Amino acid sequence: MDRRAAVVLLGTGAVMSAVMGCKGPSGLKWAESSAPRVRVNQVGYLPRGPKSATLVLESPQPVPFELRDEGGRVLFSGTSQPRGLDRASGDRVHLLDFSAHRATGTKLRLRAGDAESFPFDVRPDLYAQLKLDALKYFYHNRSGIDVVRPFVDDDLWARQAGHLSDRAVPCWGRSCDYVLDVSGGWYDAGDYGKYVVNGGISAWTLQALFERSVHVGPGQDPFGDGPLRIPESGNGIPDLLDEARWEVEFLLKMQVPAGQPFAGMAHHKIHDHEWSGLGIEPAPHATNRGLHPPSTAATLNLAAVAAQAARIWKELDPGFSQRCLDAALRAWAAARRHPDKLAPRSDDKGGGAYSDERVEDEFFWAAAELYVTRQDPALLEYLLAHPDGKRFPTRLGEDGDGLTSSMTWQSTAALGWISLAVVPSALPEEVRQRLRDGIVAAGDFYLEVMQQEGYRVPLGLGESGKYPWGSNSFLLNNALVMSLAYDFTKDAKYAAGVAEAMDYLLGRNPLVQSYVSGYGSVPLRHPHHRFWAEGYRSGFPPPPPGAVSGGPNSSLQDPQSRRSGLTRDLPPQKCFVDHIEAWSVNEVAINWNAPLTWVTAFLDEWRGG
Ligand code: 9MR
Repeated sequence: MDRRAAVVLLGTGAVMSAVMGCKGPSGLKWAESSAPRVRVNQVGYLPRGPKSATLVLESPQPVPFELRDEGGRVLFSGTSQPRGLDRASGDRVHLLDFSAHRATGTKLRLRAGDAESFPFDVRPDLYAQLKLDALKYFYHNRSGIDVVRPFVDDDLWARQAGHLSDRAVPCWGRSCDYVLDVSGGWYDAGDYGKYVVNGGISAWTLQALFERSVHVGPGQDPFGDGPLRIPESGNGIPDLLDEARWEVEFLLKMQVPAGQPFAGMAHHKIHDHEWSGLGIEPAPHATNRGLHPPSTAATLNLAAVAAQAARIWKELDPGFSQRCLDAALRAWAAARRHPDKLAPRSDDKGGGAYSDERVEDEFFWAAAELYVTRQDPALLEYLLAHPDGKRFPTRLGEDGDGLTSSMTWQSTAALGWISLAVVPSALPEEVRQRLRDGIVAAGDFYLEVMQQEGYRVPLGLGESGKYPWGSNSFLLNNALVMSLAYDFTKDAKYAAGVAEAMDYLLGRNPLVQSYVSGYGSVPLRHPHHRFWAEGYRSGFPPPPPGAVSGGPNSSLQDPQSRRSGLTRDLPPQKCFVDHIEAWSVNEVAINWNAPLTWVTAFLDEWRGG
């Protein structure tokens, strides 16, 4: 077996245990490269939004810079603000602020000395298409349905329905003696697994975007019925909800049937017995898949998301709403009966473990969603007494290593907090206000973090000084929190923070890499994905536009990252390579595209105020 084949067989996450550092002051290797030393959002800036770039320059002396149009005409000139050494990138940087320039334009460039940026636009509709592409990611990754034109833009991305055989999946090993129909849903990421704990936060994020838009945003959902062009478009239901329902229906199917020992719980996950290779379509029929045992975390994810769906669909589809509510109540009761059935860390053969050793936050989240839906006074008491209801999280201790963030698939208290703060319910007004204040304070915290960062990213370094797996999703979720701070206060500084988070993702970063496919001068091209395998296997397509890479990950848990030259002494923001086999830095995932959808929808609505 050649080395490449061996790596392919290992697949996602298989080398997770190889913990390596990737920090240190040395960024020399990269500073010497030919990448433009003026780093900008390669797509562009909003005319009335914040506009700044990062210049890499050893000298601590301010230098003049200019904004020029395609013909070389100077549109704006200013002076750089030296910031010195930036820990997260290892670069010595200056900030170039040209926010005062508000005229629209295309193919503009920033120039400082002999350094010039990639071209970019200044226009209000920067995010209009990107938000659609970000949400379309989910259709592309649907299981159990043909993915075809006209819903995909090109036959390149058409494929037959994958895993129709998920209609009858037996339990892994001998953990149960029934089979379940767990067809449908979205594939988790570059692999063809389907995991309740990650499907949960992803479906929640799309549904919460709907609720935020209706209750504290502009009063209507950001997508409408039709523009997304999915099979359900035109059915009278917002496309955003139709897409989320594709996953909610799957989550409902993962519930253990009545009469079984763990009735009401949810199976943790369903995936292949072995990691599969890259460059394969999802098979229509597969006999190598199994249901993994139920877990408390999955059960509470189901309770939370189904409770949320129940209230959203109440008028739109009362039958579905009732189904969701019944499932949520059964799941809640089952989780209370089995509060410590934890998915093991070691269960990562053929699929991600998604283990979670602290589920108190999932209890808080599920209780919050049920309370908002049902206004049950006993649940209010439970929530008020719960430790996770005391402080909105901004430092995560589980997977996040003290990292400055509010939520991940593993830390979900913030999700419940957000629903309580956003959605009208019987919650006492002073409690709701306290919850909103907590989110606004988190927004302030992320703005402070950005001030310290050379690339203005709303992600500080944790105690370890590292970036985690999926770092881009952490900063997207922090941007999501800032967008809520904006909703509650209408203070433009929070929305500006959201815009600057997108600047980092779209190329204003030390690798001058747009982490989103199809966008920017150096777009993401080779994410770890079994079907989007262009260049790896002939006949396979590139990623469609609008997919975000997990991005820099200090621990470099895949062999390809290291073969590509990444080393443990690189600063966190440089721990990335756009290579299909580099799954620990360059995978795509539903829980990462969900906050991308939120953030781009928010920016398309805000447009600078
Ligand atoms: O996003 C997950 C990350 O937080 C974990 O550290 C990592 C290792 O357990 O797994 C990530 O999730 C992957 C999952 O295990 C399998 N499907 C792809 C997911 C994204 O890389």
